[in-house]
Amino acid sequence: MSSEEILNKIRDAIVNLDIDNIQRLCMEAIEAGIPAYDVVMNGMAKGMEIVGEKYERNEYFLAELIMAGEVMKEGMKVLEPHLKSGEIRKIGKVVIGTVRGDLHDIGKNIVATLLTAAGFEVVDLGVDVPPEKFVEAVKEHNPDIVGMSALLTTTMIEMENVIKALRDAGLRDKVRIIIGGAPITREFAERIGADAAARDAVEGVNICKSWVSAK
Ligand code: B12
Repeated sequence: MSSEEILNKIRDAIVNLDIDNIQRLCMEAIEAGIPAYDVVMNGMAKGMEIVGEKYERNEYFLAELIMAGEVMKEGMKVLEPHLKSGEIRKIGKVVIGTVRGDLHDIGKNIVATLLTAAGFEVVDLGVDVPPEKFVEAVKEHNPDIVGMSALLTTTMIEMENVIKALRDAGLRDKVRIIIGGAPITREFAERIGADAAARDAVEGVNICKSWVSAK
């Protein structure tokens, strides 16, 4: 089987909610020499995109979304050990979380995993994170970068609240801020005073890398 065929099978396993086979397929991909990074971005994440489209067309409902998330998590268990960076010296530190009111974490987890794989130390605050918790984490961990995720148009605004809270605490200029999630645009990032917006995890990691290498 070619790499492309294996990746397509992994994509389809996510779309078909095939929790029984996802780990075996991920293992096959690793054994075939496909980088774990590609399996996440060109296999599983592609599948999640299709699941999202099916939800939008009313072909899938909430139960399927939750199941697709579970299938993806099972696959990540196989891939994560292969993504971890072997470097001892970390290239920078990132505090990341999904903002208050928002429980979507699949995209954020991919970003956190790929940042770790790229050599960053990542402090993951989880989901539904209030502005105060971002502020506390910046005080405690002194990161180079703060990353925020929001998938709902109703929670995007929380990103601005986090930036305001960091500003009020005198911490805004100590960190770079990157935001992401399906509804996020560059214009929005500019408007709320974030430093960058990323369309996907790969772009996000590249932006973070460019920031720490320019230090
Ligand atoms: C899976 C899913 C869920 C799952 C979440 C499971 C989980 N553990 O995350 C569940 C079922 C729980 C869920 C719940 C809800 N959901 Co929902 N969900 C989705 C769905 C289908 C996919 C999201 C996803 O995981 N995508 C795959 C990942 C890989 O992509 P991603 O998140 O976009 O992340 C990538 C980039 O955006 C970027 N990125 C993301 N974050 C960050 C952060 C940084 C720092 C960087 C650099 C990059 C970055 O990198 C990632 C990887 O490349 C979307 C549809 C869609 N098309 O997005 C709806 C969607 C987001 N949900 C929606 C809704 C309405 C809801 C609910 C309100 C439904 C309800 N009636 O209860 C609840 C809200 C719960 C809450 N309070 O948060 C709407 C939002 C509409 C809107 N405009 O606000 C969407 C768009 C579906 C729709 N078309 O109606 N949902």
